[in-house]
Amino acid sequence: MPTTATRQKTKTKNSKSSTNGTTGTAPKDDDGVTDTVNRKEARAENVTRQKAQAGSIKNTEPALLKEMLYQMVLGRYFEQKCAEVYRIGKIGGFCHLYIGQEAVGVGSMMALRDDDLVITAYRDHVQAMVKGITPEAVMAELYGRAGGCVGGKGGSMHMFSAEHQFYGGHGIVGGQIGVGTGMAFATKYQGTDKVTLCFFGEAAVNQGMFHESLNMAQLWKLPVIFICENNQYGMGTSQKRAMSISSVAQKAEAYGMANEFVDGMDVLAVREATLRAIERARKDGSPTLLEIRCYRFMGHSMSDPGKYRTSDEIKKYQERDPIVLFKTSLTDAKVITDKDYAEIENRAKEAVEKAIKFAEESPLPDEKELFTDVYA
Ligand SMILES: Cc1ncc(C[n+]2csc(CCOP(=O)(O)OP(=O)(O)O)c2C)c(N)n1
Ligand SMILES: [Mg+2]
Repeated sequence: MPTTATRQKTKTKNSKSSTNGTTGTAPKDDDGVTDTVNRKEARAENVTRQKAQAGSIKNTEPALLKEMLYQMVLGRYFEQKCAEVYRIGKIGGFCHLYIGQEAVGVGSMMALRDDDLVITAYRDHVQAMVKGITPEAVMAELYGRAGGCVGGKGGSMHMFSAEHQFYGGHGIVGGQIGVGTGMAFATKYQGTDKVTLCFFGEAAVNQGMFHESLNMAQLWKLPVIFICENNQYGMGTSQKRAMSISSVAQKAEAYGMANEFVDGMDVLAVREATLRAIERARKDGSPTLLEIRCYRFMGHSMSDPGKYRTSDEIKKYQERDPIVLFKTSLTDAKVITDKDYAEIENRAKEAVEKAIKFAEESPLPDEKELFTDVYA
């Protein structure tokens, strides 16, 4: 099991660090933690993950490794573009970005078969694309256009495609945990060996739905993998201020469920933990809870002023950027060259430009669509 990421300590005042962030003495804050220590901790964790990645890379197909890196880079560029066009009013409504968390969606979902099922919350653009919905259909959905994956009527939070076994995109915190458990029940009832990945944030763990679902999934041996993307904040509230015990993974013990803690900056650690969970699920339907510790580099949503965390804290996690980490490991292992990486970046940028063009040219939904797909 991958090593535990250190819980971050934040500094609220007297923020001063040396120019290169590695030497000099920064003033201590109330916790006795300095910015320099934080950055050093981050780098030490990177060294550990790079060693682990070097081992995993040897056992993984180079083509798959390159595709994983491409999907992460595509997700990053896609969302940077979302932020850009949101700011000029091309996208309306809520918009929650996934920047910083790419290793979680890519590492776990690229361990799946095409016919496996996925459900998630509202931070859903990257997962939708990894599951096979085109960047064009996701961007057009963000634009509220007819070419979107749900005809422009769902928007950012409600990506969906039954064809791709991608069941949303849900705005009610924790609501999708019950639906995902039901999806796993259905696939078992139908006699298949499909598994369901059910994503949610750590703030959803305090909801009753989480506990009812875990109990039922374990009792009925449902092939569901609960993935808690622990980015350490629920809107502006730190997990430390909202949860009586810090380990989410440990909560599975209350239901006798297999569980693992995973460093969410390491895409290969995420993939390997998911593969172990898939094996359990396909064998006899056993569920698993994975707590994948990560960090969102952006605000909760596009309208978040972000006053609740320090820039030092953000910098510490940016030091552990999952894309940089993976790219460095693949370069060191000679799986890719700098030229290959430039090609990956270009391919991703082109895909995003194509998606924007498609969204801009796609018409608004027809008026007659107003009452279709409405259940009341
Ligand atoms: C039942 C419910 N309560 C409150 C909200 C308001 N709300 C929207 S997002 C959010 C925070 C959720 O945080 P987390 O589950 O950690 O996911 P993250 O945004 O970090 O990905 C809250 C409280 C909601 N949408 N649904
Ligand atoms: Mg969260």
